[in-house]
Amino acid sequence: MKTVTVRFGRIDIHNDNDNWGSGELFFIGRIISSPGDNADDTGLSDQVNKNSGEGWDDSRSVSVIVPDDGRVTVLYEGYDDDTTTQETLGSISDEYAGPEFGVGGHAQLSSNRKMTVSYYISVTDVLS
Ligand SMILES: [Ca+2]
Ligand SMILES: [Ca+2]
Repeated sequence: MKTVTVRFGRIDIHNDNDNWGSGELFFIGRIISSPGDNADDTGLSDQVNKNSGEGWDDSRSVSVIVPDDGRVTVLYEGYDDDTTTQETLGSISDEYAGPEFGVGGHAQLSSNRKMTVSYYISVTDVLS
């Protein structure tokens, strides 16, 4: 068994969904194991007030225990919560197979290209 940990890093905002001002952005990251469907998530972030072209460091981590030959899925999404509307910043969904589980750094453009999500995967043995 392995413990797979994802630390979310720099989130670069390409389009903050606002013509005037900036902000009201919220983010959540998640990891899910297969088999087992064990999941861990960051919870919703505090409000982030960033403009297009800016970024912020998430720096939160999630982890699951998974068999050496299992898989993990890394998920991340963000949205702009304006008073009357919610506009998505897109999402990522990346799957990695064991025993490497994509160890190392990654940067993925979100589904609607409004942000790039950077994260770092580390893998450690579960001592029995
Ligand atoms: Ca908006
Ligand atoms: Ca906004």
